[in-house]
Amino acid sequence: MVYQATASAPVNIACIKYWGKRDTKLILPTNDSLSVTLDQDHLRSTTTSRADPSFTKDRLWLNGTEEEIKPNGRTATCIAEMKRLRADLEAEKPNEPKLSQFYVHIASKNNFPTAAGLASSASGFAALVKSLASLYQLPSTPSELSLIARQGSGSACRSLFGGFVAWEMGSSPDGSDSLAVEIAPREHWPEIHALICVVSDDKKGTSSTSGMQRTVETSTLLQHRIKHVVPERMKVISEAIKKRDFNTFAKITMQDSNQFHAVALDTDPPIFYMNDVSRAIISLIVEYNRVSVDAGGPLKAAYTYDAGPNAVIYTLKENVKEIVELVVNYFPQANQFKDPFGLFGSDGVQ
Ligand code: 2P0
Repeated sequence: MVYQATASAPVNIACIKYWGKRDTKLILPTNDSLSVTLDQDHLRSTTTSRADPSFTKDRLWLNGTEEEIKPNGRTATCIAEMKRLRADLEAEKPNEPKLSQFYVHIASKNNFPTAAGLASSASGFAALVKSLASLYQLPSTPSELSLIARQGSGSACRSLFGGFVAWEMGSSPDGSDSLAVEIAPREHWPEIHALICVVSDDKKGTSSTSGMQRTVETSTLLQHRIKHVVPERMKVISEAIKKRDFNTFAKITMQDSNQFHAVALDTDPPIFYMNDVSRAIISLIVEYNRVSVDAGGPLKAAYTYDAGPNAVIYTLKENVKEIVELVVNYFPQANQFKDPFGLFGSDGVQ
């Protein structure tokens, strides 16, 4: 008998950014966050898990290379938590095979560059937890699985859902209420699209994990953000998504990206994730929106940047072609432009 399952999970891109932990072991954040999960075949992790009585230890391969599973590390924690859920199920159903007692071999692949600021840990841990849930035939909901993916990497909890997803920070010290919930499914607002401009696919300088803890320890602006800014933004952007109000969605998304990078700058020593090209893309989008607003129209595009220089531009489908043409015109070497929605054929922008 072969016990094996494969699952995949996509990257998500935050509009309200997660930055800061109140508990580094359980990965409990200092604020709520909200993201859009990308829904096409680009930017996914696919993971296969197998349990077998002949295995002598848990093992993990990432993109074909074996990685050490550190005792008590994040991967070990996720595997242990999933085995615990399986053991609960076996206790209820004594005829089920005792998979919780077997070691597992896990192989995961990304179809995009790892650690390029494109949130590979988010899709990676979400796919790992999904594949183990499938292997173990667990009845868990995506929100329940998000509690475990969160302990692999905070942002991974949001990749358990498609569409528009909030990670509620929760208040319980054990993390039992720090989970992902769906704000709206993808189908609710199919016109919204994300364009990824890969400014650089180098590995980033300061990892999110260490960067955000330095921010928690040194930034006074972060305290203002988590108390006085994010709670209101979460309400306003959730409403905007429900009403399909792109103007408000875009305004909040850009403000929150700006504040996240301001908080990074307010860290001691300061952290710089954007570069000159990132800032030039901001100017281009600001100008593009200004032309629309001056003519009495709405905001047509929103930029957002994570812990790296790459731009994500949210827009409505009707504007995608125009924005791609603008970016390629001003950044002609933009041969790395990703087109996650396949609007320009399989080779990216033509
Ligand atoms: C986010 N980022 O909300 C924010 C915006 C980066 C900037 O989630 O330490 O890789 O594994 O929990 O999840 C990056 O943080 O950090 C992140 P850990 P993670 O998407």
